[in-house]
Amino acid sequence: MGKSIAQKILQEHLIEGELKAGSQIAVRIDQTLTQDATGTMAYLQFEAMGIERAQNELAVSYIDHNTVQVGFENADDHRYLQSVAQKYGIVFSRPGNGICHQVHLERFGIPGKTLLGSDSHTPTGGGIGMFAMGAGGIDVAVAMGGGPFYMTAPKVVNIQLQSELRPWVSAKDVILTVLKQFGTKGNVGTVFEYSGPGVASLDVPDRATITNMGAECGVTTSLFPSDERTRTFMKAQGREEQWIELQADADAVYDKTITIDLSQVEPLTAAPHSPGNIVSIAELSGKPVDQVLIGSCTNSSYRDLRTVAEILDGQHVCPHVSLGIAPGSREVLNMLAKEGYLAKLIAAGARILESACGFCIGNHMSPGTDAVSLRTSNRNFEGRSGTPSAQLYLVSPEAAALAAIYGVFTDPLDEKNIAYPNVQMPASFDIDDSMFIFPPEEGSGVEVLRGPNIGEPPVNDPLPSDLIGTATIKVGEKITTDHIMPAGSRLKYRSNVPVYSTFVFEPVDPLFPARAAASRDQGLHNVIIANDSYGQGSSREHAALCPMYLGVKAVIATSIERIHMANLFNFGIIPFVFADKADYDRIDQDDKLLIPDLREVIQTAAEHDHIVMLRDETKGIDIPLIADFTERQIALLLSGGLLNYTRSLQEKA
Ligand code: MIC
Ligand code: SF4
Repeated sequence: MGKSIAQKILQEHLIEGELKAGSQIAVRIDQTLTQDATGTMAYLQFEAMGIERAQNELAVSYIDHNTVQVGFENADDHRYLQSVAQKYGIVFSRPGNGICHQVHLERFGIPGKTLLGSDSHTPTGGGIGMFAMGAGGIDVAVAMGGGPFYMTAPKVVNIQLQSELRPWVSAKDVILTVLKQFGTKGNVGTVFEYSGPGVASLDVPDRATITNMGAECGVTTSLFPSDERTRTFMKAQGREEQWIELQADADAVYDKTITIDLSQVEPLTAAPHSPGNIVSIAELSGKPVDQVLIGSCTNSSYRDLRTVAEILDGQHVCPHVSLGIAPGSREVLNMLAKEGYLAKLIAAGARILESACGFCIGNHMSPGTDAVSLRTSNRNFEGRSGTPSAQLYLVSPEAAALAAIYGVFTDPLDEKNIAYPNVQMPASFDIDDSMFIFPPEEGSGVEVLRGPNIGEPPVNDPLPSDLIGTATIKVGEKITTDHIMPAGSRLKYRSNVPVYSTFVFEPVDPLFPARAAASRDQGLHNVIIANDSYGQGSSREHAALCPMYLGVKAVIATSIERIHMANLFNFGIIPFVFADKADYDRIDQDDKLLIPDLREVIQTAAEHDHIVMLRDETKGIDIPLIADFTERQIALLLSGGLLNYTRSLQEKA
């Protein structure tokens, strides 16, 4: 039976389990990446595990999220991360070098390898044929220590691309087409694998735009083959010798196959407040725009920004629009500068932003009240920009550039005045690795530098013998990690859990932290009740870590997204799913909840069809919950999370 690319890579990296969709497997991780917002906690946990040096083929620590640096906290984190990298054998990418996913693709991505990153957009690496996944920081810390990554063997959906894109339509429109078809929920445990003749019409950076935003569908990862175009890209990056060919077998078996005719793809946008809310730009044509932001790990390659520069050449930004442009990497910025494209952007009136995440994570360039903001990034969740009332639309660089000039939504296919730039990939990129700091062979003498904002990672207690507590909060569907643990101006507290946890659920219910802390201090347990697709979005483990700190012992939801589910296990919070979806309506906030003999029932759930009974004492009813956990997941819960579990394994050893 023929194999897909996903099956080939996973088979080669399989350490435990059977490669059968839905079953638990453990895989070897070749490369890891972290970024500063999740990295500090990841390395604190790495240190707490007592590992002496990173054991995997390549570990890179990027600084790209918190580069605005209001106050001392972020600079202290950067200094900590730089010293830890030196000590433990990790490559350090200095602030200014660019966004982790863009830079990793340029300088380190290798077809056929596995990559685990503490950021949900790590699947960007699928554009170069890597099996690249996002995970919580502690999972990445374990992988750096040489441990395997535990995951569910995925289903593989084949997306066949036919024909070629029309001028003015680009890769962003392809992934928005995929999002229109698959939505943002219900794709957990799936890999999107692209194939077909249309693949050859896309360069690696275009492919990376597509795999990047597969994250918004909630898939494990997305993958492109590694072909001649991949070789050309790697050659242009001076790394041709690392190229290998990687194709699915002609008779590969997929769980599902769909076809997208690229010539029919139209310019699209994701309208507020979900990346899955897809509308054609033609429908919005003429709607006024206040802000345009171009950049992020989705659309900030050389091709994207040169295209924007050529569209803006000789034009001027509309007086009521603020245009910000953040090149994805120093390599991109440098090339734009040397070739004169940066001057065109400046002449047009663009505000040139640092090569970093910046606006995308909402820590600057927040739009005005009720403003319409067009962005080339990947998430438009409510409040993510830092302005709760802003209306965020996700678009291609082409659509963004036209909106900046005309001040209104403009269908790129209608553009008559400006010739389509049709930018080709350069034969060679301007390579300069001087903003990486490579670690010494031996780092044991290096002193780790910690600032006053950097605390110890909090330690959890083992799972209690009974669950006695309250439904401390009840939330609706599609609650994202931006709702649970806001970023933006709160980001600087990522290394300080006691402070950061005072913002848990801030956009939904700002009184939650005080309520939760009060019941924790009385020795009671907090429970979160949620509807479908709980924990969408970012990989930030703080969305589990901070609730853990506030005494949350269980989440009971209609469904829970993959990375967040793994983070809950890692921090000893039980992720229950309602056996009957209708029971979501029967529990109310503040209900008194009880699961007697919790440790025992979790361990023996398999003997009872994986069902655990929850007593709602306020209503006087019993509610069946699904507890279908692997042995390892049960062990994590009993120990109170991965840190305790890893330590206990080390003690035994
Ligand atoms: C995001 O895009 O939401 C982030 C910020 O990059 C997160 C990581 C984080 O919260 O630090 C992600 O996507 O995982
Ligand atoms: Fe950075 Fe935005 Fe990409 Fe997250 S989605 S890694 S914040 S650019």
